[in-house]
Amino acid sequence: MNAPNDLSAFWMPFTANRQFKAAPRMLTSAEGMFYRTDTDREVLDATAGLWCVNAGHCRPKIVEAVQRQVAELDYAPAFQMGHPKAFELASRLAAIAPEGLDHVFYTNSGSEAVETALKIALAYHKAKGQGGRTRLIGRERGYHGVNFGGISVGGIVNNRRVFGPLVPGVDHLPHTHLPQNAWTRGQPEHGADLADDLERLVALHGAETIAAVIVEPVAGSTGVLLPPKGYLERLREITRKHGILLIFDEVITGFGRVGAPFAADRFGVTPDMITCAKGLTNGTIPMGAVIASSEIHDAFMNGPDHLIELFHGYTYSGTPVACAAGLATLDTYRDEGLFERTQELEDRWADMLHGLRDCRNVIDVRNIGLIGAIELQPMEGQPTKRAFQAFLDAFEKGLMIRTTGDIIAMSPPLIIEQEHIDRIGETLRGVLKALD
Ligand code: PXG
Repeated sequence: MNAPNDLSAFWMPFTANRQFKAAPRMLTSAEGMFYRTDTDREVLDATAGLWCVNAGHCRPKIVEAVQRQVAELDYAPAFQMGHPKAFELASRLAAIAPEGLDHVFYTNSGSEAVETALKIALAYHKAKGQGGRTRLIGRERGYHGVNFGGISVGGIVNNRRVFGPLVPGVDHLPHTHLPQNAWTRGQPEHGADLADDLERLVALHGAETIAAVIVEPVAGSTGVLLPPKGYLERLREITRKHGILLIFDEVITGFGRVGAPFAADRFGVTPDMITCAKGLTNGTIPMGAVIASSEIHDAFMNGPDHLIELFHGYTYSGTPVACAAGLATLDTYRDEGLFERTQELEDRWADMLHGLRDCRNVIDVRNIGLIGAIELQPMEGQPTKRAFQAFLDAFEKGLMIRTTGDIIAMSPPLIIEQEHIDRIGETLRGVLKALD
């Protein structure tokens, strides 16, 4: 039995539970760029929560929209019924999505968006009479959430290896992280040819067996890996040539993170489907979505019209409160010009990050949009320990960062000001100096 109010009952996700419970880090409120802790300390949020609070914390318009909605229509069945805001938000999303991506399927998370996109890809080929296309291709070091489809196409070893045989018929492209690209600002020069590995997989398996390729345009979770110049274009060319669908997992890169609505816009490459979540509701209410092309959507719209076209969906697909949060979030991004703001800040953000290259143990710095990574030399025989120490020390010094392996990853709210950028730089310099 647990004592009431002790910390043991909550089995925390992706957390060193014993370490946390011995020395808890409790957040109790937030506003704008800052969290407050239970000891009334202010912590500068350099990660937008978990890459999701793009407009900053507790923005009044979003808070009010959620409060109003929950009092007006708390829940509406998602199957065979509708409510106006679900349609309005879908139209707004289609309007900011790349040309041709016009149809929105709602989920509650990025993980569910990934499962949904993979299932749509398989069902699409079946609907087109190409049911032999069942193979899915992901990429090494890819993160596509934690459900079975996502970890199967994903390439983060710790997320896969204790979970059994996973989904069959999956293969992986090589990741795009090359040592000769170290210290690059923005997209690296070398590595476009890594996309040609897809031709090898096509030759190996046969194009007629491959349904889809899924990649993050910028790999986030694994520690910020940028697409080499020309790489995504090449992937698009090869997938199109072989009738393979291309899915961009934009759970992190969507909603202004790279200075455009989606990374697809930033890189000028349009996939067949985009998965998104996080910034869709500014992190307030769980929500994800798949934005699919008309070509895909329309392939399902046949047969007798009283029949369900796609046997998929969630109790909470497009709940009123999530849609209200999404609409108010999109209003906030638009009214405050936050995607453009990210473009304007990108260089100054990069200057701060690359200014830390001379610090001890730093072996690479990478950036794009308002994303940054500082890679540390791992401690001999104790990988991840040095970065974890940096995380703990930064928190003590009033700065929230994320670490993955020995990489510090940052993704501040898009409302960040120069003074915050300076403060992040100064605090990190102190943290890196004090590291073993
Ligand atoms: N795809 C991508 C590209 C993601 O980054 C997911 C899918 C899954 O989303 P959900 O909503 O199911 O968590 C993600 C999530 C980190 C971090 O610190 C990254 C994520 C989640 C939590 C922490 O890198 N990415």
